[in-house]
Amino acid sequence: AFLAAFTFNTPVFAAKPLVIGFSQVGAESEWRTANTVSVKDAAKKDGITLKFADAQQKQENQVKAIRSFIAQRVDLIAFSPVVESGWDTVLREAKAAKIPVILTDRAVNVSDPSLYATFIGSDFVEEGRRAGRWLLERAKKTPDTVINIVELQGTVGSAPALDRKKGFEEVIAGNPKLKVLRSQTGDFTRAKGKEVMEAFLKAEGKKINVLYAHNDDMAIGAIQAIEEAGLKPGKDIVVISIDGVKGAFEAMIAGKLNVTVECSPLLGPQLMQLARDVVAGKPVPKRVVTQEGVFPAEVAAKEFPNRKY
Ligand code: GZL
Repeated sequence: AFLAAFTFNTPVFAAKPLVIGFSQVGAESEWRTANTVSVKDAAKKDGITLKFADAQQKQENQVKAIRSFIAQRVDLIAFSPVVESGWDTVLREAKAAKIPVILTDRAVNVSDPSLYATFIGSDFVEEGRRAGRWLLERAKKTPDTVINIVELQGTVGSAPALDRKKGFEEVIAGNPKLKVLRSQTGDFTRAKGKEVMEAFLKAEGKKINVLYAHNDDMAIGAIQAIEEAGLKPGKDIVVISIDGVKGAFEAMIAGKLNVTVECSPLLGPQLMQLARDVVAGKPVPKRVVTQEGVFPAEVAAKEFPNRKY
């Protein structure tokens, strides 16, 4: 009987499944929901045990989750940092515990880049530039007209908010007729986007020609505010946003949104492969950039059936 236990068909030596601790920002937008689905599905498909924590967009909850993953001795920690700063201490604790860390979606500002193995996510500055380039092109049709812009920023201090603002400003600086009248955070949510757009409309009213929103959810909220003010979104106020979620394609098909710059949440499969490589001690690139496009309203109906999120 003893020998029988060591016959090869007994899974005595089956490898222990990889255990990953994942700290997610929250569930603030369609983008985030799709990102969570992608990560969970990929872990399941890959036979990886995923310990998942939702931080409700609070950094202290992410720090708590990372500490709990360290205490549970997971094989690897992956997280999407809600803001760029304030991670050095907890990432040093993970390093001391010899648990590798992968950044997904958003970047961090840390003094020591060895505190994480790799960062997989979009180039948010380029996304801002793409939004700016679309507007620059459109503004060529009215060279002598001042175009007044209001901006709905993402979560204060987050990489996408800082970088999308930077990229957009860098490009529109090329046309002095393009002016940003007001810029304020809508925290990436529909509700806040609507609320802040109502305030913009009260303050500036018909002076507003363009809305630049850092994500589709805030744009969709703002579209409601524009309609409630008796104006036509997509016509009286041109609407530019980022993510490329289904809601944005529906708004474009309805003629209420003019362009969305794609930001893919489908990072799950690449994240699982990177995790396996890191745990196996294989060399991985320090930065993995997701490939993305730009979708103006003219292509929305044709493209919609292909959308995965
Ligand atoms: C971008 C991601 C942003 C999305 C928002 O990669 O961090 O957070 O653009 C989401 O929709 O809330």
